[in-house]
Parts: sequence; structure tokens; C-alpha cells
Amino acid sequence: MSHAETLRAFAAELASAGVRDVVVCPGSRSTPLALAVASCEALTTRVIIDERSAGFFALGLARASRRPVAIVVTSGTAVAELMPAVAEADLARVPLVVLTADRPAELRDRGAPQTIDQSGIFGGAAKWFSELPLFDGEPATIAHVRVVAGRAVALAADAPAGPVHLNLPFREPLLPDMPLATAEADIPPRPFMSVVSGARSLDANALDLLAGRLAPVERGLIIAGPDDDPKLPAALAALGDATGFPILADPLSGLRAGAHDRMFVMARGDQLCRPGPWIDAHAPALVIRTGAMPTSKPILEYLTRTRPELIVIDGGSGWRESALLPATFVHADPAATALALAARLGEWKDTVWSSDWRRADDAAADAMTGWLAALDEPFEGAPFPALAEALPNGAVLWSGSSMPVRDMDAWLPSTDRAITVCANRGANGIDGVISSALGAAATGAPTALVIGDVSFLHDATAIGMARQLGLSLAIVLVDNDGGGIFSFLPQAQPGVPLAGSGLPEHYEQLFGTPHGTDLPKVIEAFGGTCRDVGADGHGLAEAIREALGQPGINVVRLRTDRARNFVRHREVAAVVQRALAALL
Ligand SMILES: Cc1ncc(C[n+]2csc(CCOP(=O)(O)OP(=O)(O)O)c2C)c(N)n1
Ligand SMILES: [Mg+2]
Repeated sequence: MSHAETLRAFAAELASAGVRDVVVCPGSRSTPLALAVASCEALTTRVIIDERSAGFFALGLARASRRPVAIVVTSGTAVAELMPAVAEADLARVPLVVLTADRPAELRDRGAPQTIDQSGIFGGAAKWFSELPLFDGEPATIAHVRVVAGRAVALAADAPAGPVHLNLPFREPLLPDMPLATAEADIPPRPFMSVVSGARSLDANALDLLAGRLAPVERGLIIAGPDDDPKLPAALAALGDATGFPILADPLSGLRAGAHDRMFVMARGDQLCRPGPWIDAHAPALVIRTGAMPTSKPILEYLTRTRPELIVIDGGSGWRESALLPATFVHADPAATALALAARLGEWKDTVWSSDWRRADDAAADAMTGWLAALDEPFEGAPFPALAEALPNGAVLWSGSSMPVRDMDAWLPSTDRAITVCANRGANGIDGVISSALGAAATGAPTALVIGDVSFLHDATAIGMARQLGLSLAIVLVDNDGGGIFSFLPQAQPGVPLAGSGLPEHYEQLFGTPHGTDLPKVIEAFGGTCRDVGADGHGLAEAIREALGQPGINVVRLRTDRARNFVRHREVAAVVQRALAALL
């Protein structure tokens, strides 16, 4: 018999340590845990059938709420279904507390049903694994599960944030020996074990040394990669002001959208850094990088080409540097470090270098906006400027992997709207994208998702989950009937043996993967609505506004052609290059 007092203590400790939301997937072995969290008034429990989807939902909710989210699953393959979300949470530094129910020791490794080896199943992707004892009601067990619950939550949230895994054995009978209800007032105000910790900071001497390296540099850049710290945008803006270093802002950096000073924020770095005469004349001497590696391949290649002195500020003590350049890692809180450096470096600096970049960013933005306005067909980059206009302050914009996140990089303008921009850029999976966006929507923020058709199909059942949970999400579905991103790779280009279709042999079968699925029917079957944008591409902004204004899942579908999309991307890059060359 599971001991009610131990279960209550475990659930209360999760709440006391800072968990507010728990995602529960149905199952039998997890009965005691499911009942414990559902009976705890301080926890909001949401039930999702598919564990893979539930994992991504928890991830999206944790990312948008910036709080650890717990997830409860039964034993067996249910646990393995969480691997994709755990891998993403690890790389994207999102706090998850994974609670997996298991058979007790005497039923493991001897043919019992629904039993797989769950210990350490997430390998290096989990920050911590702990095997709990049977919940027997002994005072020592109660104290132990309290400590483990509190430690799990604290570890998940501690920088770099990430997933932790607790495996909990339960012996039959699984029903607790007493009712489990825990009122809000019974939650301990302070965790059993509380942690006092702080952001890592540099001492004055180290800051002086760093500031000394920056002070004489004119040709400096800040590359702000994906990061979710809300303090970072204003701090990097201050560093930009103090150094005169333009900030190449990834759409996931938090710097593109918000009320902070965006004077030095460049939103068009992905276009500016493509090879051409302007960028050739603008090689950096020094680069400060924050966050994860930037989404933009042209920016990465620009770094590899120009080999600047590189300083990477990583508060999570990470080693994220895939350009393979020699680098100095600063293992201290990026926002605090940026502010401290700005204070040492003093006043606003308008150098020739910085005004060149600002003029180039404006010229690229004008060229792109003009080109798009003159286009009379649906274009895959078009949803992003439209969403920057349509989304209210406090909204979440979630982007799918594949082309949507790259198009967002190119086309999301700098805006004073406070929009939280997210994507699963840790492991770049096309799985669980709708579920992740729904997790963000569960915070109550108006949420929009831009997603490709293959990624959409991958996670289509999540739409049904949205209806069960009463969630709303506006989706822009970029439907090019297959994987459009592969059109940009060498296997799609002439020179590879051509088949009769004009495309290289096996291309459509292996990469293009047209599926021909009637997506509006799928959407409607799961209770959503779908509306197509006209063949001239007009009406997209209005359709997005309508979708955002309605409850439930409302999809705006933009139908595009993969081959044409490739040509259009080349065309706009050439238009930008001409505008940049005119500045020289
Ligand atoms: C889980 C997973 N499987 C496969 C891939 C490889 N992959 C990357 S993009 C892509 C096609 C995505 O197509 P779609 O969602 O329609 O976006 P598009 O490329 O058309 O913009 C695939 C299969 C991946 N990143 N993640
Ligand atoms: Mg596609």
C-alpha cells in the first residue's frame, strides 16, 4: 500500500520548491503519483495522453513560464517517449522534473509486463538521476523523499537549467491507504531543504581586464544567440551603447522585440553577413557572443571566415562554441557582466563602424520590405513581419524548426512590442512543435505558431489535446507539401544526376517527401479551423489577426511551392546585396 503521508509530502515539496504545473500521462503504475499531484491544491494538473507530446508541452510551458514543470508517466515505453523533450530541455536549458513510475525491485529484469530498464535511461541528457525508495511511510523515507523532491526542483532550475529524472517504484496495491488531499495552506512555506544561490559574477579585477580588452577595439560586434533571460536585452543594449559594438540579434535572443533600447540591435544579420562586397569590407576584430550558437548559418560562416578574437559569455559555465575558433569563455552571468562592463566603458559611442552597420541594417530592412510588398504570391517569410504587427504585448511567438526558424531570423523585424520568441533550437527537432507551442499557450499568453507541413503532421494529434485542455493557439501553417529546407542543400541542385522530373534522382522520395495529406481535414477532425490565404498571398495579416482573436485552434494556411521558394530566397538575397553595395 502506498503511504499517503509520504505521497503528500512529496507533492507538497514539489510545490514548495517552486513547481506550479504538472503534466500527467495516464497509466496504472503511476497511480499513486498521479493522485498525489492531482490532490495537491498548489499544483495545476493537466492530462495529456501521448507522452512524447506531453514532454514537449511541459517543455513549452516551462520555457514560457520560466519555472520548472513536472511530468508524471507510467512505466515502460511511456518513459522512453520523453527522450526527445528531455534532449531538447537539456540543450535549450529548460527546467523539467521528470517523474517516472516503475515496478519495485522484485519485478524488474524478470519478465514482468510493461517493465523496461528505466534507471538512467536519459543518459547524459538528464542533469541528475535518482532512484527513490518505496513510499513506505517511515519517517526517514518521508524526510528522504522531501529532500529528493526539493533537490530535483532546485537542480532543474539552477544554471544551466535542464531536466532531472526521478524514478519511483510502487508496489501493489497502488491505491494510497488514505485520501491525499493537500490544501494550499498545508504546503510548507519554505522547502524542507532550501537553497540560497546566486548568479556567478566576476571580481573587479577580472572585469577591469575584460574592459581593457574591449576599450581600444572599434571593429567589435556582439552576437546575441538564443537566450531566455529577460534581463539580458537591456544589459546587452547598454554594452552596445558603451562599446559602439552593433548587436547581431538572433530572433531567439530576446533582443529583437521589446521596449529596451534597440539603437544597436541589428535584425538583418542573416542577410548582412552573406558573402559580398559590403561584408568583405566589414570584418570584425573582436566578437562578444552570448547565448547558444546563432540560428543563422551566414553569421556562423562569417565568424569562421573572419576569425575574430572571440569572447563567449556563458553564465551556465557552458562551452558552446561550434565555430571552432580560439575563444575566451567568461563563466559569469551574461546580463550582470554586460552591465558591469558597460559601467566601466562609459558613454555612448557612435563610431564609423557602428553607424555603417546601422545604415546597412536599415538598408537591408528597406530592401526586403519593398521586395515583399511588390510580391503577388504567398511567401514563406511573410508571416513574421505580419505577426510582429499583429501580436500584442506579452504574446508568445513560437517557430517551428526547419525553414520557419530561418525565415523568422531573416524576416522578424526589430519591434518595441514585448513578444517572447521561442523555438526548439536545442536539438532542432521537427517533433513536438505544436505541443511545445501549446505548453506556452497554457501560460495564458496569446500565442502564435509558425510551422511547416511535415512538422505539423509529425505532431498533429496535439491539436486534439488542445481541445481537451481548452487551449487557444493561432497557427500559420506553411504548406509546401514536403521538406522545403532540403531544396537549399546540394542534393537538390543541378549537377547531381537528373531524373525525368528535373530534380536529382531520389530527391523527392528521400528529401522532398511530398505527402499529399489533406491537412485542413486533419485539422477539422481534431476540432480546429483552417483557412487558406489566397494565391496572391494577400490577406495574410488579416487572417492572422482573425485567428488570434478566436478561441481554439485556428490555422491560417499559406500554400507555397518548394522550388519557387528557393528561387525567391535567392532573389531577395540578391536585392539586399545590391542595396548594401550601394552603401560602399
Ligand atoms: C525529429 C526530426 N526528424 C527529422 C529531422 C530532419 N528534418 C529537418 S527539416 C525536415 C523537413 C521539415 O519539413 P517542414 O516541417 O514541412 O518544413 P519546411 O522544410 O518545408 O520548411 C526534416 C525531416 C529533424 N530535424 N527532426
Ligand atoms: Mg514543408
